[in-house]
Amino acid sequence: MAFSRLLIALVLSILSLQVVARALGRQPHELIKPYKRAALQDIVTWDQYSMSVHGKRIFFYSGEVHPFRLPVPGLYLDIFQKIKALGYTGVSFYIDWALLEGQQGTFTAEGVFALEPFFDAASQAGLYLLARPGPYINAETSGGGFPGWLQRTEEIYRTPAYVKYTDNYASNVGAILAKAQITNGGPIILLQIENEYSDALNGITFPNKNAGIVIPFLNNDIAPEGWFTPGNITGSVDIYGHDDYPMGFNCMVPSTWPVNSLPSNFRELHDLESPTTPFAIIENQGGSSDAWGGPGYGTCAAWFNEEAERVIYKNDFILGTAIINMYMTYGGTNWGNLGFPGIYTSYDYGAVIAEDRTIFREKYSEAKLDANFVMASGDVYLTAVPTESAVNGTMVSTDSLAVAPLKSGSTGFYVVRHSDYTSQESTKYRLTVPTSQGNIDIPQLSSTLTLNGRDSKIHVTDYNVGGTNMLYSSAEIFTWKAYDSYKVLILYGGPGETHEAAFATASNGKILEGSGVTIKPTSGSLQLNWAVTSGRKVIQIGTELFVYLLERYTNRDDAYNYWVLDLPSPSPVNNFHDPSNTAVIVQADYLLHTATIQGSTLALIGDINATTAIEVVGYPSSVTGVSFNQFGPSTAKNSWGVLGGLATYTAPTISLPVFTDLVWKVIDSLPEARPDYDDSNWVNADHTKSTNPFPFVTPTSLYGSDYGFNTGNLVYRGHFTANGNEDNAGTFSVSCTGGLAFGFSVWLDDTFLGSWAGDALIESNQQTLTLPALTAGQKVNLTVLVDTMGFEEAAPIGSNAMKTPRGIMNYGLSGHANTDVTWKITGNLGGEEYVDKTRGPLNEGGLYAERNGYHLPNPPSGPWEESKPFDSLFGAGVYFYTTSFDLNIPAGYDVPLSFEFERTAADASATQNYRCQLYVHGYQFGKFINNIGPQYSFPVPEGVLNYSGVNYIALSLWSLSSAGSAVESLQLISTATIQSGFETVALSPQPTWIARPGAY
Ligand code: IPT
Repeated sequence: MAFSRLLIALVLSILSLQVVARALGRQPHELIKPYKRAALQDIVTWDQYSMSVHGKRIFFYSGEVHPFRLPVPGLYLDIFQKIKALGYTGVSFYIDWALLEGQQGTFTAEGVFALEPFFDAASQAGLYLLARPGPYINAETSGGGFPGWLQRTEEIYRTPAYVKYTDNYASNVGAILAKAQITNGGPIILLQIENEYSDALNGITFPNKNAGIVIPFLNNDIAPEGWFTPGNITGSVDIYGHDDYPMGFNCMVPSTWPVNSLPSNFRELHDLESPTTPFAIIENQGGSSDAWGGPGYGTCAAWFNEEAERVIYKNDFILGTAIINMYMTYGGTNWGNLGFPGIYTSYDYGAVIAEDRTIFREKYSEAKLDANFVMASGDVYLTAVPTESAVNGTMVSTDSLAVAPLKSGSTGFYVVRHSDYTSQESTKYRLTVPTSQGNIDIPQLSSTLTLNGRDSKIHVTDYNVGGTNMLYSSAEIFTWKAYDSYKVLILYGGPGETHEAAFATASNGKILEGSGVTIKPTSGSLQLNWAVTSGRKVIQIGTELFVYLLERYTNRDDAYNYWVLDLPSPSPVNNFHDPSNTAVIVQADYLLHTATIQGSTLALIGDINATTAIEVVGYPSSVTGVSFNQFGPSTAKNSWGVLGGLATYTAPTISLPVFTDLVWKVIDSLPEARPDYDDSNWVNADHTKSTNPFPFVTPTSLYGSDYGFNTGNLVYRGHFTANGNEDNAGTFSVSCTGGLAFGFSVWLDDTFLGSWAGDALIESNQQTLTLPALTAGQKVNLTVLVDTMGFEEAAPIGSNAMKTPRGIMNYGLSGHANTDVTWKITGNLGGEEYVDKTRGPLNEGGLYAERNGYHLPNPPSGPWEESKPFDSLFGAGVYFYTTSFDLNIPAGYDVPLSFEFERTAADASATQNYRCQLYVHGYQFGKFINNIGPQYSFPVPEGVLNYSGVNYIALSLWSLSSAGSAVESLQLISTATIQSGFETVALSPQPTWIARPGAY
């Protein structure tokens, strides 16, 4: 099946390439042959096992982060340090073309859209980067990253004929990326071409090596289908990779995991498809996106939780994976209309780092345990190969469990999980595995091991702990490090489990802390057997090995509170992971950002949310003291040399504004529905032709993008002269398309005719609305306000979905031919020649207040009326509110803030349907739909908010019901109060309002 599909694709692609080559008189964009590219540089190399950087094998263990979903470059470092602290070595990022070439031919990547600050922060944190510039990215972005003007092109997307439209973007972004490659001293070591290009219509084309990209090219096949593998004559990449989302995207019921979803044949496919490249999972599930009306990200995080990580990530390791990227690791925000209609403002994704940048989710800590294990296992893991796939009942005493072995030299890794990975059973088992001392039946000193529910464990044999052979361990390895005169090994287990480890040593062991460990010297080894309890146990074996036996997670003594921090390496590696360099092991609490040695002090920078004892359990002998932020240095040591100190938490006084107490100013943002409104400056919607493949049926096209309006609210004005034939109870019927959860409202002069208030599952709707009495000869103005929710994505290859138009699709007016109505249209002021270059092409839509820039700081609201969004609106309409307040958050604290609407009885009964857009310093950071939800809380990052000074906010309130509406409640709340050693966060640019020439 896969083979025949490949064959067909091969034939198709050869045909299509020849056709294009002939048409252009040259090869289409150059197809890359790995054997040609391999010579381009020698810093990043690879073989069948792994990549190497500067000649050392490295696991590219990456978290996906989208710079465009956090428009505060001053916070990139915070996110990166939280990822580095997980033990990851890299970050993968998409670039959203739609935001950088909003106007065709004009590429701009400045201010919050500049990529260099992202690269600089990655270098500072020490994370290598995988660049994924598309041009097609998907990523739940409007158009999947395609700019709106691409709707007006005839060519089929992602096929050879369309490629010319990408040239400007490709050459500009290619040049930016080329400069930041590792070969030029930057952090970028890999580049993915296109996204899920799982077809051969085009050959993979972007960006070609003319842009100066010399690092390895990757692809991201939608599944292990074998597209563009090295040596494939349809064109190939250097390192073949694919997606893996075993849990799918339905997080409605947290406990419901899809059955039989764990991949079982990935390694076999890899060995067939791409045996010369490392096993690479370019997107490995880290959570899920959530749609309008969905369960919310708290539920998605509870569904793809720490248990899912344990089972799925360990199943990845057993494939011999050496390149992996967790999608998402920090999701961020779909601010400023950048999302596609299938999602709302938050892109939290239920990821390990929440949208407000906090790391309270248990899955963050679990991800740290998982990553550290493979990092600690170094080349031994990276050169290990699976010897067979998971087989139920082999090597274990029960068919309920499956064990998959991975071998590297004498070392064995045995991944145990329930045969049915969704099983919630608690299963007792014994494991029988080969070791250098023969087959051993584990445990020896007690009866059974236990696998509790949705869990998976990696048991090891003949595992080298810095020169001591650990013969086996049923407890899992968090990390180990060797220092000048001693070694530290940290093992952990789940609550209530019994574990056993044995070391091939003649030395004896003694308990330094804790109790309940049986230590038994036998011929050739020393066995430890213990029941996992809260509170650690520390065993010294011989003079130099210190073994910490921890519980995974119950209290602050457990594995979740241990951190392994790289110490800086000599140039050129610097802060990037150097597998041969040492690292410190520290027990702290909430987060450690960095560790450096200054003189003889280990200087830790970290975050705490409670007074915390800091213990440095592994450090080089040059260190005699430890400091934490402003505390210390402390030189206190315990009996076996652990360095300790106390980090004291002092609760700050945080005062936040009470919105109901502030003075708010208001302006009518729908003057169009007033009789005297003059729309003479508007664009005439008079195109009689459109290249859009969805043919329009109205006399002229009313598609927003045919007039350059690609984002947010669209407003139409329809003019006709009453002829007396409209009848009593005649109608105006109108159908609109805006994408899922969109809505629209219609007025005839100042009479409200009706609305479609939206539905999470409906993207187009028709309303037939009753006309008021009209007098023949009367000049009539219709106003139609349509909320658009972004463009559809453009997957799979060749799909026209992204061209699905937005706006009015059709209409009918009693007593009239459609040609009797002439139309005008507006969206954001200037359309693709958008005004606000700071906040980009998608941030503002077509509301009157937006066109005039009143959402920006310091609007000319002096003469406006005073009124609060909490006061009831009478009838349908759009009102625009602004206010300002001071924030004075004390320095040294990280206090994420969130704007919270309230879910009220009125929302539930949906008699008062309204839509709000929340602007903070002009950045649109929330689109709230009270009758759809599910997002009620809108985090806004420091940097968009000014934490020590004045803040301007604005709120549009569109009431879709004749009953009118008011915002029931809006509060600014803090979602954490972290005492932080992190540097001051620089403000993102916040240019203030100036009168806009030509604004209407
Ligand atoms: C994968 C896309 O590559 C990525 O851009 C994003 O959209 C992700 O899905 C879902 O969040 S496609 C994969 C589900 C086949």
